[in-house]
Amino acid sequence: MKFDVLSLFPEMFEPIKTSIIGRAQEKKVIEINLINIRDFSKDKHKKVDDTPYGGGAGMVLRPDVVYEAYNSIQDKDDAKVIFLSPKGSRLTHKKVLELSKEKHLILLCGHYEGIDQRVLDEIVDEEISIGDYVLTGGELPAMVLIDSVSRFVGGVLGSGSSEEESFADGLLEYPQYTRPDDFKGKLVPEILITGNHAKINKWRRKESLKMTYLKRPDLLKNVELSKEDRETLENLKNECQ
Ligand code: 4GY
Repeated sequence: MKFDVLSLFPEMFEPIKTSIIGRAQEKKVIEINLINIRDFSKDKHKKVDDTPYGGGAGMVLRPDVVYEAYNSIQDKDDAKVIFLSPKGSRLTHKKVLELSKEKHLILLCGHYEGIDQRVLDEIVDEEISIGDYVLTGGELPAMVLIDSVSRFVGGVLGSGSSEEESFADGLLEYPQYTRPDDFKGKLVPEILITGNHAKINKWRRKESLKMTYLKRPDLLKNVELSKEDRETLENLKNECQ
């Protein structure tokens, strides 16, 4: 999977050179290309923005400069162009999975008051938001998208990891424990030490259901529940009364 990122601040992308996403780039299972929009300014002072027509505060990115930066990308005909903005549709687990099937994503990051609407209409396929708050730029959202999507690209994680975690089955994850088995007098749940994997899996399913019921009951309406799951939830409801 190839990501081309159009940004005025490519130096903000240092964090995704480390850890799992860094290693995935070394292994060439993903490729992240940073393109500095400023390199495409034709102005002698490298100016990329101007005051908004109609007045108002702040500066707006010029459409011609953004377009030239986009145009510099090779083999973009099959790429999906995404603009990160609070006006977009929400980035969810479902959207992340869908995007992980793409071969080539182009991520456009705005800054200041925004980008001239005409170039957005010309090049953007999808507008995506990571949440209902306003940031100073699209760089952090682009990194959130790259990180979450890359987890579902083959070869990025160890086998099994991405499917087992939260939202794969719509439930929150069960709690995890490691050594020491006594931490400040708090013991690891005994069942996990027995080595009985059938019982451990049952316990984990129950803990996932409990966690979801207590913290995010809204998620339960989209989960496929077995007869046993429904009994577990009934018992939880009665215990909480
Ligand atoms: N929330 N989700 C978000 C954002 C900043 C001015 C357009 C968000 O995705 N992006 O807050 N972006 C703005 C800054 C230009 C993007």
